[in-house]
Amino acid sequence: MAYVNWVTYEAQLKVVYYGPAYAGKTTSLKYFSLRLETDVKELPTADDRSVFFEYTQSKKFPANNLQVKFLYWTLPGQQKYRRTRHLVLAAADSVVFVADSQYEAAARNLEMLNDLEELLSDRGMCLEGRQNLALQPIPIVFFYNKRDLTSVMPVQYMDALFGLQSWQAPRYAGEAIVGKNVVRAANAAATLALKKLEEKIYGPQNRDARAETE
Ligand SMILES: Nc1nc2c(ncn2[C@@H]2O[C@H](COP(=O)(O)OP(=O)(O)OP(=O)(O)O)[C@@H](O)[C@H]2O)c(=O)[nH]1
Ligand SMILES: [Mg+2]
Repeated sequence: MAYVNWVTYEAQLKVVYYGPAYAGKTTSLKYFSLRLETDVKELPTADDRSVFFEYTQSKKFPANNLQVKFLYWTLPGQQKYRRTRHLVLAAADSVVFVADSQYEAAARNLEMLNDLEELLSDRGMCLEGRQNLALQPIPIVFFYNKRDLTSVMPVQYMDALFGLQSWQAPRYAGEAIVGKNVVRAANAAATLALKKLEEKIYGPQNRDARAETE
């Protein structure tokens, strides 16, 4: 959950980019960090392959009486990095699920969504909209990437694949490679994370006082 320093009134929220390998998480983060005018830091994973996970951060901004900063993390999508994903998910406040829109990636998208739900439930969490009263819900935003390619699943087909009709998680279709809708998806996830924190601190009636980060 969010880290709040009640001496300095500063809060840090963590948005995690999740999704299958090659879906476009790193591409999204790199584009987004350009817009934030911050660097992407790369942390090498434990083997000698040139695979990294990365993070970047927003500047601080005021929200209610807090100074809020967002940290954005990507996680490696390959199966062998499951332990890394498990660790980094520990303090996640929201998730951007980057799905690969190509037909041939349908099964991998679903596997990764299941992987996410399993790892979250291990940590006593679940995805918002898939409520399980015993678990702590965290918001998720879907980003259907690579819409520029020819062999892509229609958006409604992907909604059905993920069961979004009953779930009602926010969803954007875009192209990380040119930045289309990347900022919108990131801001939606950040805004939902902040709203959750504000509800926790001030109660649900404060719902509309959230800061828009766009
Ligand atoms: N055509 C197209 N290619 C994209 C798009 N977004 C990303 N790619 C390409 O997809 C490949 C994989 O992108 P990454 O951002 O590295 O994927 P990732 O999700 O970080 O992958 P892992 O770190 O292995 O989990 C790269 O060659 C990108 O250039 C897009 O919108 N359209
Ligand atoms: Mg990556």
